[in-house]
Amino acid sequence: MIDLQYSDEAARAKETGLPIVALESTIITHGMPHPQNVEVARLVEDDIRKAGAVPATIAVLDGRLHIGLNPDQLDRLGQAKGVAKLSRADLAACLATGGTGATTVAATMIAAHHAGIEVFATGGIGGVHKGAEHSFDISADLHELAQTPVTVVAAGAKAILDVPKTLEVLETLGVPVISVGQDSFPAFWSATSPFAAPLRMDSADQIARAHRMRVALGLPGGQLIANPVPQADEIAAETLAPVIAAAQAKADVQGISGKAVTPFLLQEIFEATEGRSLTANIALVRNNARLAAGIAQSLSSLCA
Ligand code: PSU
Ligand code: MN
Repeated sequence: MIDLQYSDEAARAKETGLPIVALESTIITHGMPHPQNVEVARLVEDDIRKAGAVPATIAVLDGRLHIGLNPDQLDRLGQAKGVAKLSRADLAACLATGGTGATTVAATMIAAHHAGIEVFATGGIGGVHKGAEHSFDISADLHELAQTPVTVVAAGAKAILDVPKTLEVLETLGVPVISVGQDSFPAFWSATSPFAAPLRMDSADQIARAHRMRVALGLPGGQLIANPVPQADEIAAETLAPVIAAAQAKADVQGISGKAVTPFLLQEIFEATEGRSLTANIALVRNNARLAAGIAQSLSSLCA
């Protein structure tokens, strides 16, 4: 068995049976600039506490898998340079070689499941990139959702992705995609997209019941909960479309590939929107954290 390093509050929550929400760390190291990354990570943790659950930010520090970071560890990770971005393919190697790395959605799901945590909040999942018919760039997050039983709360798929292809792959893999409170599948910085979500639910309790029902049916895999960015903080899809196209064209010209694609596009869009993309990103992650706390509480009140 792998030796999990619990933060003080996550360890207490495990002992006393309080609901826990997992958080990823790639958003801290590769998704936002310092110092906002650490500030946001703290705000998101506080949102979960205020909503009645306990946060557990997941990361690998010096070859140890952490379930929850104490404040000094979060600070250190937020400032560290050259931190690895860990997905399913890299997690074991990083642990075995004593490395330090931030976990993506895929790796966070694996770690959360090991720790018995059923719900996880993030910003947006990785998906099928534009031009994937040539690049074959499809995030391991989608395959993880198909095999690891964790409910992931995200603001849909980032608009830098090919959203219809992402939805098709999720359908093929048998992943329930559930929009919250609306029929449209949200597009990260924008609350709606032209694409309908396959499923819709209007309460945390329904989402928790569906999670348990999948387990009862013996179905592997999790659920993608698509929670729209609060309207006050969204950026209209029409405003973003040319910005995303320009960022994608620059990535193509510079030959950016593999793990570097998502961080590169996010940084380009941050600069082109003069930081507005970051403001929206912060608002949507916090909103997802609050919903995830509600789902964790509902899961606690249902029997396992
Ligand atoms: N959402 C953000 N910023 C990010 C990510 C998501 O707002 O940096 C990260 C997540 O960790 C997600 C990863 O799992 O990007 C996807 O990367 P890739 O496309 O390389 O699989
Ligand atoms: Mn990729």
